[in-house]
Amino acid sequence: MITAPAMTFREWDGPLTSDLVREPAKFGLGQVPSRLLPDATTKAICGFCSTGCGLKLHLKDGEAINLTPDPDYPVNLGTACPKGWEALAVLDAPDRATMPLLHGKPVEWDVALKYFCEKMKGILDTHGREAAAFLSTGQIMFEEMAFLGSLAKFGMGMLHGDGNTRQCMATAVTAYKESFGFDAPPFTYADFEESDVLVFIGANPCIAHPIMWQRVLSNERNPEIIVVDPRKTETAMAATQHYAIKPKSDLTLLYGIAHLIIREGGVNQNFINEHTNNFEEFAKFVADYTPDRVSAETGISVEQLNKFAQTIIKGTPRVSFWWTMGVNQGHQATRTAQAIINLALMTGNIGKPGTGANSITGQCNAMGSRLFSNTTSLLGGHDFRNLAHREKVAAATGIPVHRIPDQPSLAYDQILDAADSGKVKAIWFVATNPSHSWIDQSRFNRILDKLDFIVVQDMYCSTETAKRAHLVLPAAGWGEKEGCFINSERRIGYSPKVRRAPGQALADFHIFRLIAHYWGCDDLFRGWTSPEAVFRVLQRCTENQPCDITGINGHEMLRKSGGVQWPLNREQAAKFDVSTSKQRRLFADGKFYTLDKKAKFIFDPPTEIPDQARDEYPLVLITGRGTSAQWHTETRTGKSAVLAKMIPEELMLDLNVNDARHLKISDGMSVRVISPRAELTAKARLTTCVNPGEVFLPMHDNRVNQLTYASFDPYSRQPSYKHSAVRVEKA
Ligand SMILES: Nc1nc2c(c(=O)[nH]1)N[C@H]1C(S)=C(S)[C@@H](COP(=O)(O)OP(=O)(O)OC[C@H]3O[C@@H](n4cnc5c(=O)[nH]c(N)nc54)[C@H](O)[C@@H]3O)O[C@H]1N2
Ligand SMILES: Nc1nc2c(c(=O)[nH]1)N[C@H]1C(S)=C(S)[C@@H](COP(=O)(O)OP(=O)(O)OC[C@H]3O[C@@H](n4cnc5c(=O)[nH]c(N)nc54)[C@H](O)[C@@H]3O)O[C@H]1N2
Ligand code: SF4
Ligand SMILES: [Mo]
Repeated sequence: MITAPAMTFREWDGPLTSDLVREPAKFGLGQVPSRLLPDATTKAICGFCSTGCGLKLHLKDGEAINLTPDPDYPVNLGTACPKGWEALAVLDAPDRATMPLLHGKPVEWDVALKYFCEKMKGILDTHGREAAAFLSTGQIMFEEMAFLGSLAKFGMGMLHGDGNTRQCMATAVTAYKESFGFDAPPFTYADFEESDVLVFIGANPCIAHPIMWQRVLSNERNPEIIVVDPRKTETAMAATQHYAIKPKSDLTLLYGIAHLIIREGGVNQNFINEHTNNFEEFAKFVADYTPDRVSAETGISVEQLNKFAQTIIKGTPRVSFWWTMGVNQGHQATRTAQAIINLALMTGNIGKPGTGANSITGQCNAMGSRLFSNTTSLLGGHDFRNLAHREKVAAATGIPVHRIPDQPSLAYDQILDAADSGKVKAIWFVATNPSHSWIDQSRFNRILDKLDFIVVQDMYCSTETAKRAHLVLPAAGWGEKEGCFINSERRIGYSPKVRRAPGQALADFHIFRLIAHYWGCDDLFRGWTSPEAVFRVLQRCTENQPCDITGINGHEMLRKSGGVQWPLNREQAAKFDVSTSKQRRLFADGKFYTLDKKAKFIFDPPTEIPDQARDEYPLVLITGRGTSAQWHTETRTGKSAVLAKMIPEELMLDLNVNDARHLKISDGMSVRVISPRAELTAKARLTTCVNPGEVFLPMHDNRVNQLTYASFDPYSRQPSYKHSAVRVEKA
């Protein structure tokens, strides 16, 4: 295996996350003015990643002027990463959208909203309800998401709406639904501390979820930490075992590990018999995945495969499996996620401390969007196609049942295809910047150019997508509005308004209320007067669902309790005090959400990688998160002077030293990265942290997705961002 000294990394990227977390002041983070009184603070949830850290906001004259991590919050226990520390700073940027912009010119809200309604109505009336769509986000409060999804579908009559969670979580959603009967990540963060073995597959928490990684570091059981990642990431360096597999060979690897666990008698036959279906077929299927074959296809030696399998067998009953985008973004992503779930099921590593098949979410409210965005599933994890579900949601929301569509929306890429063919003529983007973040960007932007009407609702008027919009609606950001997020461990947390939004920017919630009014459908949403009122509506929607939250006594209970994990129905609420029992996991009783309460082994043979390396394009481009100080398309984090010091000044291409030698490229040299679709210039960083034949670019540069090849998982329709064939040349 290729290894690199940790020093190499330190020279590249500056401080490691743990240093930042331990000594933030050293890096210019979080100088709290001493004059602030303790009673002049309020509590919030960070609005960047899905860790969902608690922050204390220090107020002066009613406005937050600084923040510190909340020592009492059960998630982060007094720590925060650089983005969290800088959450307030990015609100003051000069490119905040402060007025609606119509064709680039500032206009009053009245003009903007009349135009919005006239244009959208014209398109829907003339071309039918499939002619306009919305694309939303995992980054606004879920009361807002629910309002958007309900307004667009029930009020305005749109049929299609999806969100950036398709780029991110769709695979985990599909995998869980099929295997467990409901989209239900089972874990609680205490599992990081209570495992004897942690297996991270396609996840780099040191960079992407630094505070979750802090929880791993607090594990006192001296755990084995296995990382499966083609790159030797910061997380891989900190692990006890790193398997640098060939990109996108995870499915074969995981079948090979299942084969070995069966061969070595490591299965929990009791658990399998009582709580699962389809194991016999699965065992027959993986019989073909012999160590020799798996080794040849994954690049992991037979010895290493044995060690991997033995570590799981020995670590049982406290093995937890964690996965993120290295799995979810792939051409066979759903089956890969299910191959992870299968390992947890066959060893009985689920429902107990330190176990689980655990998908880590990405955005602060990715989980909220899975339950409440009204896109793929009907409010509260329901099915649009099921009449009983539609009637239940109609009763809970007061929306007449005939207004609820009887089919789910098209997926993101299908909406774009429909726009390409002229069927979709208008798209309303809310809190997402796909002109930078969508796969095969040039095609995306070409499709945008065909649309009759593009609306972008964003905090900033300068985003790549906003620049292409006919109408920009200025939105308040995190801290400038209130509502709830749901983090990776299903914890619902409340975040308050502690700042005035600049100029005429409005909370997304109020923008939706105004649109309902101008559209003339405000009667439908008469009770939806505040985020809290919508929270109550959504609680009713969850009744008797696996995500039942009818036992939460409104925002006030969330504020007081340190967040509440779903489910919490009325019975559970009466039984125990959430402010003292802060950690809960699912499936402790071995009962899943399928009809017969059993989980299902699901598998398929691996399929061919769509964009394979070849003569003209001999390298595989992997993309992902660059540093803990950068957030996606950098509309927010790009505005902080403190964070700017923590990131490389130029776009860096990680290139293996052997490839560099063949290409006669030296460290720091300017290089062209070329795919059949586009090329860009970057600075070469020679390393052994990527294998020969592979290169890495961070997704934060707005040119990177010009290179990516658009392929999708067939079940989840999630884009496969991490495998595109490219060539590298001297610039
Ligand atoms: N600082 C920061 N933190 C973030 C974000 C951010 O933009 N910046 N974004 C948030 C969001 S929305 C998300 S979804 C998460 C993402 O969090 P992660 O998924 O942890 O981050 P990525 O870097 O996208 O991908 C993880 C790893 O997958 C590896 N990988 C690539 N191909 C393969 C493969 O075929 N197999 C395997 N096993 N691994 C592979 C990559 O090398 C990479 O190290 O981060 C969240 N946190
Ligand atoms: N090549 C490559 N591409 C990727 C990935 C990858 O790994 N590789 N990862 C994918 C993943 S996992 C994700 S999640 C996506 C993320 O892709 P995007 O969602 O496009 O990225 P963000 O930069 O987070 O965009 C969020 C937008 O919402 C705005 N915003 C923030 N808060 C608010 C608010 O409260 N209200 C409103 N109205 N606007 C707000 C921000 O200013 C920003 O413009 O990128 C995907 N793209
Ligand atoms: S780890 Fe995530 S939630 Fe916590 S402070 Fe950092 S960005 Fe915010
Ligand atoms: Mo994401």
